[in-house]
Amino acid sequence: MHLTEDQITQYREQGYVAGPRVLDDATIGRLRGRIQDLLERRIAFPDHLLGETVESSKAQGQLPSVKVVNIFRHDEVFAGMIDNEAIGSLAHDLFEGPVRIWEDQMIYKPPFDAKAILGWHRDYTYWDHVGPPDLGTCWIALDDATIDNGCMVVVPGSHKWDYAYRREDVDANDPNWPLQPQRVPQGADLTEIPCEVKAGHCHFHDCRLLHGSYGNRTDNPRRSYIMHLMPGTTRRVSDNWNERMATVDVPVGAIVKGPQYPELAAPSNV
Ligand SMILES: O=C(O)CCC(=O)C(=O)O
Repeated sequence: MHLTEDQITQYREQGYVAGPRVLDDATIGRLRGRIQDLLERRIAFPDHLLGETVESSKAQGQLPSVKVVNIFRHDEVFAGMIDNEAIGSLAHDLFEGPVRIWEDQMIYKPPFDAKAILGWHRDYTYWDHVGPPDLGTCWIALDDATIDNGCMVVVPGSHKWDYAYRREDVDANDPNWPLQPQRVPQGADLTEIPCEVKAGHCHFHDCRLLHGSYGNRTDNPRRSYIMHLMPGTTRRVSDNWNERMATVDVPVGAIVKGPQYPELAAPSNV
């Protein structure tokens, strides 16, 4: 399975692209079941990786809105995603091989939770201890992601802006902070585009692209599984600043590889 030339051009020019279906119904069902087990604490998972929980949903008697990081390093079901041949092949269309996984995430937005907003951000601001900044993400919908349930929104072309901010300066209470006029280049086009993705399909975005997502106004959860990917040329460029995204067993200056960073499946010829 491959991306077309047009899809690859769209990724390079706009910083994101919608991809094909990569999960069948059985796999979607298995991952949804595992998420339920994880959130209801039926399986052991290190607490510090259950990050950015929005407690408001819990107060309403629901499962909390949760972003879980590094699931594949702790759970055999999610670890199986590394061997997904379709994802491996598509990733090698966009990134120099061997493509490795840097980190993964599961995001669960509970039903009827308008507060489950993920503020505007660019991923590389949080990953700048590795580089160069040409990592990217394969975002996989486990439910149909729609405008109503808080699909991802992007600012096309923002990955090419001459633009940077320090994570220490971000006001976490203001989801629009990175888009404020004094921060973005003069005349920048801030038009936002929703990225609706059908369950089982994938979507790629560049690590410098501005993106985020709004709350879930529907009566179903919005679940996604997200693989942050490194080209084979990514190196550790400075010290770790965050335990959850620490580079493990990789000296500064070296390619980020090793058992913690498995290679995705090699490209297929079909
Ligand atoms: O799933 C979302 O709501 C946002 C995901 C995101 O920020 C990412 O994949 O980098």
